[in-house]
Amino acid sequence: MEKILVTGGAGFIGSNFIYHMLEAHDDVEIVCVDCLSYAGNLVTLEPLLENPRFKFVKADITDREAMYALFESENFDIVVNFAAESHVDRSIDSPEAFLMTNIIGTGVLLDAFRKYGNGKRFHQVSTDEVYGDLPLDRPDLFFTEETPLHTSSPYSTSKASADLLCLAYYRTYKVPVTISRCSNNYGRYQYPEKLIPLMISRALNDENVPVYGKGENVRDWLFVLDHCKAIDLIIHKGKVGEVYNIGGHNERANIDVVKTVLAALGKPESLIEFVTDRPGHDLRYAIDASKLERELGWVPETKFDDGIKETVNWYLDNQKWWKDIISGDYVKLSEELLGKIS
Ligand code: NAD
Ligand code: TDX
Repeated sequence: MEKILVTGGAGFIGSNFIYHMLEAHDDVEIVCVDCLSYAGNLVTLEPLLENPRFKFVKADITDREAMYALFESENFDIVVNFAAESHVDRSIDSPEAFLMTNIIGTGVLLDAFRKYGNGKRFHQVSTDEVYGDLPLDRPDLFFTEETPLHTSSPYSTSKASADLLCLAYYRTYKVPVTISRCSNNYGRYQYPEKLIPLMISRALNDENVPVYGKGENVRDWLFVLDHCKAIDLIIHKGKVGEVYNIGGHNERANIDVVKTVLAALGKPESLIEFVTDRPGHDLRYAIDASKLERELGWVPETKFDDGIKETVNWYLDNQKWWKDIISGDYVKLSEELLGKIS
């Protein structure tokens, strides 16, 4: 059995990764550590709570004592660090939690790995936002792994800091790190504060959908399962000390994404409301993922039109999941589930 620690697994990408790993590998055991911040929802993991290959631990990655005790007792083969404050707008309103979890938390995990782990890999889940942005009128430019770090928001700055910490622990202490920098994900279990699930949940309630500025900012959208498969490859076949970009070859202006979502829901474009722009709003992200393709054979499998239909259908079929988040009931439901497993 291979024992994998997944931090932040009660959130969007981490939960999708856990489901993917347990389905794709019979010889994998997962321990999920999550503090259940506002973005964590144990209901997402409910079907796994009695799975003998899965264990949930409620803990904060900044809690050094708790992390050291966990690493000492569990002997992880691989650590995949998804745990983060992940929403750019929240980082603009209050940066501190981002510095704590994203930088200090990553440092604590690296120390725990170094001190108690004899694991083969520490994988840091990072973002394309560490490269800053690209101009809208230069479609020939892409982020490669060599693009200098040039961050815009407290969020992206905290993620870039964590990346540098990981690379320093590789060089100084020989911690076997890999880093992946992915573009915008979409799919099931995404918290309805992010663009696509926010648009779906508001449009289904016939509420206006807020588009920042003129909606011309461009993101490179990737279906979440394609991201999970890329991380699976990198932790098993990637080279330590290396950074891998992950992207969808799928650039879209926000306004086009919103129109696609509204069309899939059969809702009118008159719901669109142009609102004040995000301060420091990055113009365009575009990833060159050719290193991952060349070295590990990864390509994105899901076309945007198919992925969006699947995602919209999931939010239509699972309205209780996101309505419980909007009402706040998910906090109580998570606590009840925690009570059952502890
Ligand atoms: P998310 O906000 O949905 O989930 C984050 C999870 O981390 C939550 O379950 C939360 O409870 C947990 N968490 C937060 N602080 C914690 C702490 N101190 N201790 C333990 N757990 C804590 O985020 P996501 O969108 O799933 O992103 C996961 C990772 O992927 C992040 O590191 C993010 O930077 C990165 N990423 C996200 C995207 C994207 O499009 N969503 C793209 C590229 C990279
Ligand atoms: O209400 C909105 N209206 C709007 O126009 C929201 C929430 C967003 N937007 C715009 C801002 C961005 O240009 O849509 C785009 C996408 O916004 P978010 O969903 O907030 O994502 P983004 O800021 O691009 O960051 C995401 O991708 C990279 C994730 O949240 C990060 O965690 C990841 O690192």
